[in-house]
Amino acid sequence: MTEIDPDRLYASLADLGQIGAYRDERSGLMGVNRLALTAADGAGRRHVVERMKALGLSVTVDRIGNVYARREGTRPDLAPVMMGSHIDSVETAGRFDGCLGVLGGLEVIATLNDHRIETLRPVVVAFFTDEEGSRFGTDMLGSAVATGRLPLDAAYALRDKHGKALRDELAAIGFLGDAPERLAPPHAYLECHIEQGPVLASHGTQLGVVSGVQAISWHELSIVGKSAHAGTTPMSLRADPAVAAARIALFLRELAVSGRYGEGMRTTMGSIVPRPGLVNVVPAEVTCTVDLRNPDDAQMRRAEADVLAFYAEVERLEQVTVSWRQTARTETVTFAAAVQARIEAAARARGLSTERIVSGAGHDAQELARITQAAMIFVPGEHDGISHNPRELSTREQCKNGVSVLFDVLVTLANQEPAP
Ligand code: HGY
Ligand code: MN
Ligand code: MN
Repeated sequence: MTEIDPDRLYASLADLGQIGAYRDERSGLMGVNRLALTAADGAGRRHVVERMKALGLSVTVDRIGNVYARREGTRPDLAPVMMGSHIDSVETAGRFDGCLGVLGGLEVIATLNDHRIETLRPVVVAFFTDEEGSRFGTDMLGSAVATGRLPLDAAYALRDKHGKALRDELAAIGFLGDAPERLAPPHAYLECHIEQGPVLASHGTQLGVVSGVQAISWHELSIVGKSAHAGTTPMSLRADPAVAAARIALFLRELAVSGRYGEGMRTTMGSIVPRPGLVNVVPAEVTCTVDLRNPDDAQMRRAEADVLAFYAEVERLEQVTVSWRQTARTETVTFAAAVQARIEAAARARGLSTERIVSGAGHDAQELARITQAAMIFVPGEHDGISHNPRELSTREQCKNGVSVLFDVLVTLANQEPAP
């Protein structure tokens, strides 16, 4: 069995984790902030592109800033096998989310090079633009454009909370490429990613074979009330958007724990911003976000309908105006059964325990599944698998296991002859 170099892999994760690093005041830990299309994201991108070129890969940047690095096969005419993920991060990230899939892909390439292994098919390592969606409001942006779910112009028109346009920000970091943004379907797509949750570690399972991704629905709300003096305004004369937001947050919690939408329903109000946000002023407006997740599409649609009905109810109860817009919406996705089986077999051959798991988080692989056979390998994490947090941590061994199986499955798929 060919072995990857786990020290080189782990060191590459640490190196990239230095870019956009910050010290988290609360924990004292080093976190990562490489919000999409910021200078830090640009620096991270350039760092990874340099590594791609050092490995002899030919690098292409497309019109939405997706980066593809290609290693030629003995049959350049055949569709490549692709490995990838993202290197943009939320503002309070660790160094593994997304990066393991990209740097793990580069470790696979380095191992192929070390052992002078040729493959029939070309192999491509990719990173996609703005997977997180936390700056421009919609997740898996680059891979959604590449696979046709999101038109390029709609992506270009997105603006962040400061009004900065995505296209301008892409140009500002030097990644407004000129390659066509629609991706020719690869032969297969593989993504190694941290689980970002407690399931694998709590079961003592070494690797997750991801069966699919749950449905995701994001709303951005603007709740407008009547700004007023906190001391002189009687309660009966108030139209308080902060109270309206609180009612919605409590409604979301009850909706999730009620069991009426299945056991997997999850709801989050991650951002609540009052304006003017002063201690002695009833806010004029509150903007907030709603994140709904459910592993069942029908249950998700029922939950969404009830959430919208509650927005109207809150308008009546609090005399406010609730306007909302859908900023992200993806249905459940099932990954390719044949590739899942290959992941399972490769893990078993290495003596690694596995279990099937549905992804709670969204991933680029769910977009690639629209155009090719896609699958994911999950790696467990420490500290209950916490993620989107500086405490995010997967060990050298856990990363080694994931990328070793990534290597094995990649080589098998990259040597698959075209169907007769
Ligand atoms: O929000 C998600 O599920 C992913 O981290 N973008
Ligand atoms: Mn991710
Ligand atoms: Mn993430």
